[in-house]
Amino acid sequence: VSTVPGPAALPFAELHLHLEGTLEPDLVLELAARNAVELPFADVEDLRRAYAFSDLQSFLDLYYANMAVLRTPQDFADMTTAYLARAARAGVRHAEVMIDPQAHVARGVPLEAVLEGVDEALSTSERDHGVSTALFAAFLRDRPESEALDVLHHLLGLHAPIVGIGLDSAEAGHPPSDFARLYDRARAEGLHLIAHAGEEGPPQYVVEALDVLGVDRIDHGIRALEDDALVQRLVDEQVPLTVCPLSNVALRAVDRLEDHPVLAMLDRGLNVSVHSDDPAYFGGYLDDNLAALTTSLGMTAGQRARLAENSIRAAVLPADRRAALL
Ligand code: ES4
Ligand code: ZN
Repeated sequence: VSTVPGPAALPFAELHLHLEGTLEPDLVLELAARNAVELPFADVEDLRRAYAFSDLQSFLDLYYANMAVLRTPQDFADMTTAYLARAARAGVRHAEVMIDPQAHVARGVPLEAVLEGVDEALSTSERDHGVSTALFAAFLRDRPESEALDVLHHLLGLHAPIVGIGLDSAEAGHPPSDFARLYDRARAEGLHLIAHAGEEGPPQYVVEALDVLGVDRIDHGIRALEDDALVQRLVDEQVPLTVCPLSNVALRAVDRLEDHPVLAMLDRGLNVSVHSDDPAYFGGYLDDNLAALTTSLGMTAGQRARLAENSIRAAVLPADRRAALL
């Protein structure tokens, strides 16, 4: 049975997705058993209860802990394939996904194993799921820039199948400007540049991501709304902002979905699109995020179509694939 959606479905690009954030509780337990990894959870219900967060750090603690079950190329391939199959059902036709290499290398998993498994799943995705793909390596901003530079150097030496780099993990106190050399190096290699900014960090971090790192897109960016001059700049320059509503509510950046600014941002002329971030942790995939916006914010068909088009336009796509999805 084909899972490739028919031509009637409105095509979306998923542009803000952490592969490690797609690790569903069932798969955590399956991989733990396969690899004889001891977890501090009795059963799947016990693990599910841990998926309640008070802020970004409380989520990151569980996110990094669960990665202990990822050991072999097969584990990374299984995680990635499960995501792609689910994303196809959500209406995703192109997925740009991040992986956190440092989180695995630091645990003794070789970079080669991570890349082998992820690439196996990504490279067969268009055929198997109708979802074209691109991979970004995201660097952990709460670790030193020197380590990120070492890992980027290693990735380049391996001819890793990455199209760009990102910046993620704990934002407060870790400004983009700390990673200027990393982004200079990546730019010199012709890589695309994205960074999380304005999720928990101040509007100034969005400015730094643009002016110091020279990013093509901002992941989140919702705190830019606190600075009117910055909002005007983001509108004028049409900087893509990859917004994740269920994530923002799960991590308490926004109190309730009814208060989420994404549709107001869209109507102010900002270049926003909607994505799922860490869907296994935050209550859903792209379709769940869109359904929540319809239910809680009364998203119209027109708004939904603009979100879809913005996502395709902000994607890293060959001209023929972009044209096919618009
Ligand atoms: C993340 Cl929601 C979020 N923010 C920052 N870093 C992350 N890594 C994975 N998910
Ligand atoms: Zn993210």
